[in-house]
Amino acid sequence: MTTRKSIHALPDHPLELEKIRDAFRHLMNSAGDNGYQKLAGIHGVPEHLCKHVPSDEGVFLAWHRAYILNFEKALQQIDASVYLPYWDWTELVGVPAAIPLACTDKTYDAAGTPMPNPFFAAKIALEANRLTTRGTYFSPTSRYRALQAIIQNTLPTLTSTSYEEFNTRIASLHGDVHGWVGGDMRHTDYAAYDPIFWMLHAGVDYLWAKWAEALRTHLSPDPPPSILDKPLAPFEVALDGERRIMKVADVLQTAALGYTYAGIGENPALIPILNHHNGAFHIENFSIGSRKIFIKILGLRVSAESFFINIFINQPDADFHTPLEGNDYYATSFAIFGMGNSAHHNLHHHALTADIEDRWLDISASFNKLLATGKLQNPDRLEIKLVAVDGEEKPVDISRLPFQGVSIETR
Ligand SMILES: [Cu+2]
Repeated sequence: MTTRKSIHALPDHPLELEKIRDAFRHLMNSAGDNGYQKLAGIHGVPEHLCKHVPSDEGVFLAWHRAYILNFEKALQQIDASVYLPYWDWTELVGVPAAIPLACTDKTYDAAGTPMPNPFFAAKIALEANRLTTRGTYFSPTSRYRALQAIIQNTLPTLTSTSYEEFNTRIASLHGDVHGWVGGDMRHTDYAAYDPIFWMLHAGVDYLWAKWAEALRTHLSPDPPPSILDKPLAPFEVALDGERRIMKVADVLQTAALGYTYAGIGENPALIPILNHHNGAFHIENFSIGSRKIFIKILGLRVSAESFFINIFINQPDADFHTPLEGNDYYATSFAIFGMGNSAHHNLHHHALTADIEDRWLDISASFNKLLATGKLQNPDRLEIKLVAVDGEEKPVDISRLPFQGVSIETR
């Protein structure tokens, strides 16, 4: 089983990083069907086989999963120990690293010899071996700010409640990242020649896997039957000794394809709470270790109305009447401070993204107290219940609250 790690984690694992760069460099020097030029050429020029929204028939995610898996297998033919790192662009790491650092170094140390960094640029053989380029439109701080805006648009996407919705929304947002990187990444024809393409698409694939795992506890993340048989040409599978073109149904489980992601499966992170109008959700197999636990309120919008929300841990029947005093299952509270009529004014005078924010609520102390006093019969099942009242202190349905989702984060 291959475990793909974050590109942001690789500078902490210099030997692993060097091996992956070596494998990329060899792939770039390989000709034939498993060479970099052939693999990159599947997407845009010259083969033009990629599937993108809006005309992708719902297979953007599935097609690109098959595509990068095929690429990773070519890397593993060079060195079986390597994997394709993923770039989750929502994991923002400082100004210079807005583009992952491992992709911006011009050279790297290959067994003591400085070599061109194969994550920085690649040749395009069809264009007289010119090197791929990236955009120069942004200053580093503007680049950082623009990525923050894209992140704010991406997080609410993770609360999509169907495959088709997630496929369409994440496709547009990953397109924003293509445009943000700039240069050849801005054009479908040449994007796949830039080595960062593979990590960006591994990031899309990672977000798909993470989203699907979180949704699965409530709803099916699988595509509808009408999509399952759609072909993912030119990629093939061998089944019962017979080779055939892969289809969507073949790529729904990463484990069945032989890979997984570091982090996924530990604590499913995102809960599409708006479908759960009673405000309760739970996480099975929850583990905390020594880390802190946060409830993250995603995509909070400017609101005319005010609300007050109480949060309970492992008290799923908590409601409007549940006392807070003397109740160890009560964790924390937060308010949405309504803007009244000035909400309208505010919406007009700020950029849209400035009107959306995330709130972090630390519930570690309450959780640890419950744990220490033996009040959690089943500590690996974390149940969260949100109970909300409006400005008149009347109970309100969670679906009326002006945010897009709730996640659990451990740090
Ligand atoms: Cu793409």
